[in-house]
Amino acid sequence: MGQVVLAIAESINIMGNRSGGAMKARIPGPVQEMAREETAAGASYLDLNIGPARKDGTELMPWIVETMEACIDTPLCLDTTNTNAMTAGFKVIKNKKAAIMNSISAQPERMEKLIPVAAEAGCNVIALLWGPDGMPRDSNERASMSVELLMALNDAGIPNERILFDPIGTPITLGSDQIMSGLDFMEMLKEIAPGAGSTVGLSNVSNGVAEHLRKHLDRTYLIMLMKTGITTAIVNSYDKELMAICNGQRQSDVDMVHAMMDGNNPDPSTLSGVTLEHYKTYKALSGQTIFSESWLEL
Ligand code: THG
Repeated sequence: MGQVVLAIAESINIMGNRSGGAMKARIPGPVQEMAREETAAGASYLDLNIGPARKDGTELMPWIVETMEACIDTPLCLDTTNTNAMTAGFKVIKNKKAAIMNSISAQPERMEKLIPVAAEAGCNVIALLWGPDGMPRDSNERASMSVELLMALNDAGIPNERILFDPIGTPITLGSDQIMSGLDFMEMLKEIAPGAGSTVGLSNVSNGVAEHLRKHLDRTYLIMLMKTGITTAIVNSYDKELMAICNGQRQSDVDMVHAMMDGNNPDPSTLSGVTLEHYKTYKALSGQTIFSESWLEL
């Protein structure tokens, strides 16, 4: 078995087909069934994404947390931009120390409200590299944002080992330069925050791409992130091939893509199947071929 990435399963969310209606109507069955499926698929954490939940977040987050803890022991990842809902979720959660707060961004009011809640809970925290002006533009802006978050978290007594930095994956439709600068930052992070973990919402990379093609981008992007030592990823746990990569079961494909990142170029006529897909997708994600929705057919 090769390098392992802990999977944070993304499918329980307020926008989802199966989970959204159940969450709004407070029907436990469908979301509990999904929690068992995501756990059986190998998820290490279940992301519970209630969105901004402006109206009822302080009631919805505790409901989904209690609904989950009534049926599985898998650690939870509480995902909302509503700081009151986050606080309410951590008030009721039983398995606090294993849980993840998703997320604290580099916005002063979110840091002020949530850092004390995370410190008190003793939970893990996703430090999201999103600032007062939005998305960082390059690896240097990511670096300064990560230092700011790191100092504030450490000052509150939260050690590096409890922090997962999220550089925010950018869509391939914005160009490969943005993707590669996210990877550059991941290399810098080892010196900025020794011992800290990391995470990326993989599906960000395929945002705006035709549905049936998205999984190929998400899978190869994960392999690229593995070269930088990524420790967790926010994934669709229903994609078995993606979960096999997370579980260290595709080492020869991982080795090939990592060799390509080091400048080696295998002969594509010797490749087939999923391996050839990784080859072509890496070429597109790294900007060596121009991305279009026919990249797999070339
Ligand atoms: N970083 C961090 N947290 C995050 C993200 C991130 N949380 C939200 C998001 N990005 C990750 N979560 C999702 C959840 C669902 C989907 C994508 C990302 C998604 N769902 C499909 C839908 O709703 O149409 C359904 C997929 C399916 O068929 O199951 O695409 O970047 N820290």
